[in-house]
Amino acid sequence: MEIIDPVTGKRKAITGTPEQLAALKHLADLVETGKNQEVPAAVDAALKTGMPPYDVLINGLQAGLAVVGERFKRQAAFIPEVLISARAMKAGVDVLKPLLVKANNKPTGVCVLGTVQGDLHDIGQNLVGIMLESAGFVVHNCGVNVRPEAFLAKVKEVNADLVGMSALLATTMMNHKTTIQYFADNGYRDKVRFMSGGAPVSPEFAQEIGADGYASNALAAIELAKKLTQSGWNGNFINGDEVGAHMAA
Ligand code: B1M
Repeated sequence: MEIIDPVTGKRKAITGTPEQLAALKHLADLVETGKNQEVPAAVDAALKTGMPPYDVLINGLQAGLAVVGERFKRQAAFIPEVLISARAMKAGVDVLKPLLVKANNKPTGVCVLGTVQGDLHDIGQNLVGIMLESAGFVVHNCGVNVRPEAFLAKVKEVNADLVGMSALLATTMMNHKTTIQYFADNGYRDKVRFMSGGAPVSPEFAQEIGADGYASNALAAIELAKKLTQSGWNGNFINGDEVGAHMAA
């Protein structure tokens, strides 16, 4: 079966038993058509076929949203339809979240996460937050439209090790740079490590603006966050996709 890869936007083949592929297709269709009330039961059914929760998330829920996203791009779908699909996807994420976030008594690190100023997209950064929690990080999610001042205030309040910045708009990704600069102007740049991500962000961009690392997806973000919080990190920029390539494939 083929789906639209939510990260690359290209079609990709996925494999599984006929039962698993049917469950994923049903889930993607429900998200695409915005049937949020039917999504939780369909997620349960997909899990019962033996698929890992992350596969249900990416190849079912996120694949359905990607179809609408592709239509939105061609102006064949409009904001209300996107929002309806996003709500359906959230209904499924709510079911998967406890399965993705395993109990972990020893925090790996403390991360302040947010979508930068001017940007209201939160689906991807929420997934990044859930996956970081699943890896043992304590995550303080500041939400959307987060001003540099708000990032810094939260970092000081919770004594964070990491700042995770997300942006989905080409116009707002520059606020990753603004945020890092604000920390520098206030003498705080060297107290935290910055992760930059979101669809328009590239590793080259992240490195150029002075971030410490980049990840294209939530799994790679875990690997990146782990590397950046290890005591042996040498200060060099890290592309989380290269660290976690074997996991995200
Ligand atoms: Co918007 N939107 N949107 N939108 N929207 C995009 C992003 C767009 C690509 C659609 C398009 O034209 N093709 C386009 C941006 C073009 C550009 O600048 N490059 C766009 C636009 C133009 C707009 C508006 C300007 C539309 C308008 O009003 N005319 C407007 C802007 C509002 C604003 O932010 N100020 C707008 C509004 C909206 C909605 C409110 C309707 C809704 C958001 C709802 C919400 O988030 N609660 C929405 C949506 C849903 C989308 C699309 C369809 C889907 C985004 C999404 O959630 N993807 C999107 C088109 C698309 O991407 N196909 C589009 C699923 C999500 C799981 O993936 O967020 O990429 P993503 O997250 C991934 C990775 O990027 C990565 O990991 C995540 C999980 O794997 N990642 C990180 C994300 N953050 C990370 C941080 C990290 C590491 C990895 O480290 C810290």
